[in-house]
Amino acid sequence: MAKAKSVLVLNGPNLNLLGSREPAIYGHETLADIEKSCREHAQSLGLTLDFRQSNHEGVLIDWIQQGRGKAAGIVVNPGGLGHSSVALLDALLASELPVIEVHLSNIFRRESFRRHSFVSEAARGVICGLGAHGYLLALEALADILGAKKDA
Ligand code: DHK
Repeated sequence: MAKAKSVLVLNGPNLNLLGSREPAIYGHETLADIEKSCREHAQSLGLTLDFRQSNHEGVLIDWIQQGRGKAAGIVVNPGGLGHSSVALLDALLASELPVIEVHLSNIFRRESFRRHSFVSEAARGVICGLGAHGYLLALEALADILGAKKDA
């Protein structure tokens, strides 16, 4: 049996506050709830997870750099950094890994400044507006791209 492929799931600024942060927009699930469902789903897809959150751009970039050669793909919810960070985009491009971008909220139904994400330029696909379910769909997309089920 081939080794399970490892996916880096990165969460950017303020996502540690999920559950209590503007629940009408971001839902009632905490980041720990999302991590739990991601882990369960990843197992069924033949993936292992490295699930992380940071409020700091440089820390997220360090983790992406460390993922080169270790992770098979990346799921990223960049939080507000998606709308502002060329450096995060550059790190994702340099990783040469398949990236799926997730936003819990529908960024196209909100303020106009949220409609552009730098990160999208590095992403194979972008999922937004489906809440925590978006993370599970992102894992399915990566499993498909990586052929994880076939090799697991
Ligand atoms: C999360 C954030 O923190 C916001 O800055 C983005 C995104 C949207 C989300 O929907 O998950 O604009």
